[in-house]
Amino acid sequence: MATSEDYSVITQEELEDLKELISTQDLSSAVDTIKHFLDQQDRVELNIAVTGESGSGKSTFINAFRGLRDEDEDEDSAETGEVETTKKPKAYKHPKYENVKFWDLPGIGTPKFKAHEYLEHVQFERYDFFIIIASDRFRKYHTDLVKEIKRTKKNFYFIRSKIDSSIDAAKRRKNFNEKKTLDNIREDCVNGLREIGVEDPVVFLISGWYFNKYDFNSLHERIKSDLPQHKRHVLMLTLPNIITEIIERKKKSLEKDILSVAFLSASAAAVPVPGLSVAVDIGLLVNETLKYKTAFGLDDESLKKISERSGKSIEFLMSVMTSVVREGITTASMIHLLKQSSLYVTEEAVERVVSFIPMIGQAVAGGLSFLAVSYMLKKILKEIAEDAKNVLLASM
Ligand SMILES: Nc1nc2c(ncn2[C@@H]2O[C@H](COP(=O)(O)OP(=O)(O)OP(=O)(O)O)[C@@H](O)[C@H]2O)c(=O)[nH]1
Ligand SMILES: [Mg+2]
Repeated sequence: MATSEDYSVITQEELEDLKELISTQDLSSAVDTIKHFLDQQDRVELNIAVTGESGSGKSTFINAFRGLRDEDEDEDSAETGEVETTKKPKAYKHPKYENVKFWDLPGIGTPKFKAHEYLEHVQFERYDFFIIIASDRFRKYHTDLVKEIKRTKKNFYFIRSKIDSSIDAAKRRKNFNEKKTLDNIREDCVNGLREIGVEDPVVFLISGWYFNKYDFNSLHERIKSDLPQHKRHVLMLTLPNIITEIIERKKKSLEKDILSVAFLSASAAAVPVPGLSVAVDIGLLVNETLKYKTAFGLDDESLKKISERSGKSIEFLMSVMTSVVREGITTASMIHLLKQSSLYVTEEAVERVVSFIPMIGQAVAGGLSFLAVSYMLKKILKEIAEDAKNVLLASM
């Protein structure tokens, strides 16, 4: 069975290469690399899923959007008809935009329809966004489908099709008013969407037979103008994983040094911190933390570069940080951090015990120092790594 990778123009290898490249770079260059990658949008394939109840006009819509007519005996024209014709997702290329593919999906709304199973069945991950076509009122299965699509974090457009028939039917009534009829149809769908929490729902009224009428042009414009954003969105779904992985790798390699640094602290003549029971070499903590800051590219110089390259202000980038980097790595902030940590209470209790046994007190203090330093460094490293990840994501 085909996997989503088969449909993506960015191959797994390319992603791996990108990952390798970024992991050797400092944070600001990584921002550059990712930006460059994002800018090569043309390489990104866009997969548009077209769904809706059976016979709602999905295949007709795809043909019309691609500039084909039902009768075109083009083997690539989507099959249309009175009976349920589409059972499996089938891809159709846009003749003008080679990397835009429309996927003709099986119909929804059959008695056995379950939105979740349906999306699994059509391999929803494959699509960048959905076009939902309804040829009649807004119904329960639309609600279910939209909810489920929202859950997958994908975008969608809602289309009410066969507007020509609706207008024809309305014409039979007295006081026919085309605009009012169209407004009513739109309202029905908008309200349905709003009821399930879709903010500012946009509904397009379309006829697959009279494509130049109604909302077709605005839909076309909308899709065109959203394309870069959709493509970006596709990458944005993969990037956080890449970024997390890189930061984790860096963190792991820095973590390896913690034990030896803590050992150093314990064997050196560590000075007791006023108000704190354990003797910790604060200078050493400060030094190591400064190292982390630079290693993750959160130093002033790097932040400035990230800000210039991303167009996001330094204040904004700083605002997503929560570690000690934000307030400044000083002796004072380090002592503050130590006092805040859960070490404080337990160590105090231990100190009382230790003072009863002065002989081994020194050794125990050394041991405590070792534990306190490794605990603190691990905690600081974890928080700085988290900051680095957030800054990188905020710069996108
Ligand atoms: N009046 C009118 N008829 C339409 C329109 N769009 C499609 N139809 C007709 O509706 C019927 C079903 O259209 P299809 O495009 O095959 O519908 P589908 O959603 O692909 O159907 P399945 O593949 O069976 O799920 C066909 O007879 C179309 O000619 C439209 O905008 N107006
Ligand atoms: Mg069809």
